[in-house]
Amino acid sequence: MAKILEAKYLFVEGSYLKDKAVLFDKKIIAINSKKNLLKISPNAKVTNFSGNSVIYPGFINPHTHLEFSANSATLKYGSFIEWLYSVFENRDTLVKELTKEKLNSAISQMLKSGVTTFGAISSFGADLEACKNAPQRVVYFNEVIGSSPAMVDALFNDFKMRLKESQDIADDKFYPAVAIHSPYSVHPILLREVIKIVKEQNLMLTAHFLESKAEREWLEEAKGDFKELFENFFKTSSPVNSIEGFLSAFKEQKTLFTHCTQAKKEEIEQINSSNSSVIHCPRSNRLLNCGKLDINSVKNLLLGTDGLSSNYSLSILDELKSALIMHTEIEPKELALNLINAVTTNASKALDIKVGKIEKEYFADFAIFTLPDDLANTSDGSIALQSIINCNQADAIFIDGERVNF
Ligand code: MCF
Ligand code: FE
Repeated sequence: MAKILEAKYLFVEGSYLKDKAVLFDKKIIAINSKKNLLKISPNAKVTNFSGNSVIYPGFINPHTHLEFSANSATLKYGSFIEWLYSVFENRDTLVKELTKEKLNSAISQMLKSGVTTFGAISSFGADLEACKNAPQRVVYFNEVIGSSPAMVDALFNDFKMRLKESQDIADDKFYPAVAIHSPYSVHPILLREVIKIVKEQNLMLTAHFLESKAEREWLEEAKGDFKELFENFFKTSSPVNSIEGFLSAFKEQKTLFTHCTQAKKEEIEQINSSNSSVIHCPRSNRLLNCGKLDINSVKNLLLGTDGLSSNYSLSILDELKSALIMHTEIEPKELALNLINAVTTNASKALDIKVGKIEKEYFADFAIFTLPDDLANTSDGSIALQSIINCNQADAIFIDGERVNF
C-alpha cells in the first residue's frame, strides 16, 4: 500500500520545502502537498511528523571498514605511521575478536544516525554476512591489496573469489563493488587487472589516496617513514606506483577517492574532471594526524566515517558535527548545507544507485529528524546548520518504503 509522509520540511534538490509531503511505495511516486497526493492515491496511509520535523533522504556513509569493529583503543592514534604499524601488529587479533554482535552494533550505530546506505570496504569477507543481513542498502567494496610481485597472482585470485561470492548474493539492497587499497600498497599489475574487471563489469570503484604526508613522501621521493616500514616488512626500498602513474590508471573511470588530505590542487582537479568524487573522513584524518582536506577544491564532496579502526563512532551525525567545526575557513551555514549535500545529493551522484535524493523513482529511503524549537531563520543554510548541531539520532527511518525499527 502506498504511504504518505508529511513534515514541516522536506529536503529536496538541495533545499528545504515547507509543508510538503512525499508519496511512495518501495520507490518515491510524487512530492506535493498532502491534499494533492491524496488525489493521486486516496487510500495512502498518512503519517504526519509533528513539530519541527525534517524529512531527509536517508544519509549515505560511503566509507567504513566493518571488519575493524572490534577496535576501540587497540590501534595507535596520533600518527599515521604508528597507526599502520599497530594495524600490522593487531590485525589478526582484531579479526579474531570480531563478533556478530560487534558487526551489528556498528551497523546499528550508522542506522540510528540516519544512514540508510553505506559503503563497506571488505578486506577478507568477514563482514559479508552482516552486510547482506543489514537493514541498510550496502555497497560492498571487495578490497584488493598487495605490493609484492610474487604475491600478485594469489592475491588476484583471492580477490576474484571474494568478488564472485558477493556477486552471487547481489540484489537491490546489496551491490558488489571494488576497492583498490592505495597507491603504496597495490602492485601496478594488480591495479591494471582489477580496473579491467571494474570496466568490463561496470562496478563501482573506490581507493584510499594521498592520506598522509609519509605516503606522499614515499611515492614522490622513496623516503621518509614508509621507507623503513617497507624495508622491514616487504624488503623493498622503492614504491610500486608514482602518484601520476596511479592516477592515470583511473582515467575515465568514475571513482570514489578517500582522504586526499595531501593531494595538490592539480591532483584534485584531475579527480574532478574524471567525474570522480572525494570522500572526506575528517575525524579519521585528525586522529591519524593526516591533515585537513581542502574541501573547497573538490567538485563532488562526500563524507565518510571510515572504520572504528580510525574513529570512535560510526555516527554520520558525529562526523557532520566534526566537519562543521573543523573547516573554520567556510561560513557555517554555507558549510552546513554543503555537508548535508555531501551525505545525500553528492553521494547519490557518486554511486550508481537511486538513493540520496527525494525524487520520483528513487528508493523510498528516508531519515526523519526533529529540531527542538521553531527556527528564527529558515534559510536553507540555517536549517542545515541547526540539523547538524541539534540532532544526535533519527526519529524514524524508512528503507524500501518500510519503517525500520532501531
Ligand atoms: O582509511 C583508514 C586509513 N587508511 C588506510 N586503510 C585503512 C583505514 N582503516 C582501515 N584500513 C585498512 C585497509 O583497508 O587497513 C588495512 C587495509 O586493509 C591495512 S593498510 C596497509
Ligand atoms: Fe579507510
